[in-house]
Amino acid sequence: MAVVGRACLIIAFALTLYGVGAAIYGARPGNRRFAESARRAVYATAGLITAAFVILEIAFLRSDFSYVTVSTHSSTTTPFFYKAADTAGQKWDRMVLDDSIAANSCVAADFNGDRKMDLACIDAGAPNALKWYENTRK
Ligand SMILES: [Ca+2]
Repeated sequence: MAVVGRACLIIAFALTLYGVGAAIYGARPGNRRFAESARRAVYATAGLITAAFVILEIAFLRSDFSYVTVSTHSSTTTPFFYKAADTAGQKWDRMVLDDSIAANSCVAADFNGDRKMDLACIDAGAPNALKWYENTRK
């Protein structure tokens, strides 16, 4: 799929260059066919970029780390809805794990050795209980 996505972007880039040239040439009197061709190049470019975007989104949802963008902006411990929130990894949604404590000094680590990140937090209120949130995601 990465090859297909890359091909879509390369062809889209070539079509963009063609479209700009065809639009400039088509603006001259008597070259209406080139202006029409430039318009079609824009539609084709939009379709190719959309296809490349869909391929990248599928890679995010499948945690396919062969994609550089996925490997630098996602992880297997990232909840599903985080992945769909922002492909650039700049926007985050708040997720309440436990509203019964005032979580303080949280640490993420694999505490039970099952290769999935867990979370441990200390309650800021008395009696300063330590809570461990095991990641039970399959
Ligand atoms: Ca674990």
